[in-house]
Amino acid sequence: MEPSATPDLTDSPLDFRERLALGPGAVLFCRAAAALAPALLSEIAKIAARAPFRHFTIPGGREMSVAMTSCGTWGWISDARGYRYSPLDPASSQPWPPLPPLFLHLARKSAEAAGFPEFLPDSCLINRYAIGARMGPHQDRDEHDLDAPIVSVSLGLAAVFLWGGGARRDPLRRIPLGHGDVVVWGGPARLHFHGIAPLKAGEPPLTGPFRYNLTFRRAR
Ligand code: MD6
Ligand code: FE
Repeated sequence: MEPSATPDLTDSPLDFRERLALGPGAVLFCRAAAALAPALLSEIAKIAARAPFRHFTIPGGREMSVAMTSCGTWGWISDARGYRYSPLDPASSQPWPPLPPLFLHLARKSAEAAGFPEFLPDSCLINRYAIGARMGPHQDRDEHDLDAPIVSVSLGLAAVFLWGGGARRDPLRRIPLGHGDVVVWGGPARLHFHGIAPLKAGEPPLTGPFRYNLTFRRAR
């Protein structure tokens, strides 16, 4: 008898056929990660058992409505001193949990499908949104290597992605993001402003009233 083992999902095919170009350097792959969602959520639960979700304070003193944790060599953190990447979880003074092989697989294949081969993330920020949580428009500019793209995976509750341009005053398009959607952006879009509108209520089966977002980056 074969021993029963956890199936190796790092060979699993991902479906990148349905795509929506958001502009040069930015593409949305609809539901590309949906088949992997149960496995991704179980990895998130294991990571959160070691590095729990927490609400960071931002410079100025307010607390973020989104709860966050990280895995990989570098984790994104914020406190009264500012935003930065840290090799240690400030809550435990321990390194962040490693990037699961399944996460690496998903990030690399997604970047490749968007035209960014050889993406090797060293950081995955995990965002958890409860109903009403939001993320104001911002640029992702704390990474050293702005040539590497960012891969963003949505799980659970639907959200509206606010997608702007290179300047804060540029208009924001509203792009619906659903369970399993993957957004990749880089190149000319790498520093575009973006955010998440306040989450509307819902109770999808796998996540309950939450949205999880994985954003893979090359921090260093
Ligand atoms: C979110 N995402 O989807 C927030 N940043 O919950 C981001 O801030 C983000 O999705 C850079 C690249 C992709 C993203
Ligand atoms: Fe961002």
